[in-house]
Amino acid sequence: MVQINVSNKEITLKVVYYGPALSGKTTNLQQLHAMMEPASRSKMLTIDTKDDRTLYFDFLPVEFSTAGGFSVKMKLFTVPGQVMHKSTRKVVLAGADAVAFIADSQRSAASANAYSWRDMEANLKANGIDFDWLPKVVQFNKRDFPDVKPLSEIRQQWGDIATFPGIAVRGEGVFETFRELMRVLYRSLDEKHDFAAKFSVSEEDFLKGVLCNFQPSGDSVDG
Ligand SMILES: Nc1nc2c(ncn2[C@@H]2O[C@H](COP(=O)(O)OP(=O)(O)O)[C@@H](O)[C@H]2O)c(=O)[nH]1
Ligand SMILES: [Mg+2]
Repeated sequence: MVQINVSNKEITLKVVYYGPALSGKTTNLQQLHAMMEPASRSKMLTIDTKDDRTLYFDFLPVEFSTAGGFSVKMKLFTVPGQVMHKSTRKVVLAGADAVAFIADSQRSAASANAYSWRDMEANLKANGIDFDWLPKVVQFNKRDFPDVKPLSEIRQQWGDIATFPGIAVRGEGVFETFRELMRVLYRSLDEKHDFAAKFSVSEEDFLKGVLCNFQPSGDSVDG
């Protein structure tokens, strides 16, 4: 949960990239890391990776200051998607303020996506986080594969939740997903904690502050 230290003017936030194994969560974080100014970015931490597989988690910190003088520490995490790492996912999800769900667009991955979504719901619940309230966005990654679900079908299925197509391996859709996640995160913080009034952090300040850390290079995917 968001930690707000009014005397130090410090806000700490946790954002989790969730989804089935190999959907592109680590790649999303790597691409975000690559978009950051080399001089000011911190290291991306990847804990225990073996043959492409995240065994524990990835961690990327993003820090910025708002016009109102608050310093924001945003911690981005990924979870390991393999079924056997359920307990790790639960730990990583604890205290999450927002979630990006990275789905694999291939038709063959539909049941893995569905399983992971339910697993996320259960783990949020186990952590005392209200699923319906939690700000979230969904990325349908791997649009470059031949047998993918059409976006129109996906959007129909997912209704209200913002969905973005992605080819994370080329950086496409990564920034768009993150930007929308930041927007819904801000709105939920403002609703719960009256951010704009209490901490003089407007939506514009917040988005400008966080997004100016990134120089997007990948295009968005269409169709
Ligand atoms: N073709 C293709 N490969 C991708 C894409 N995104 C990720 N990958 C590859 O899929 C594999 C798994 O990605 P990774 O980010 O490690 O998945 P994670 O398990 O969700 O963290 C890696 O080999 C990536 O390079 C994509 O959009 N298209
Ligand atoms: Mg990974």
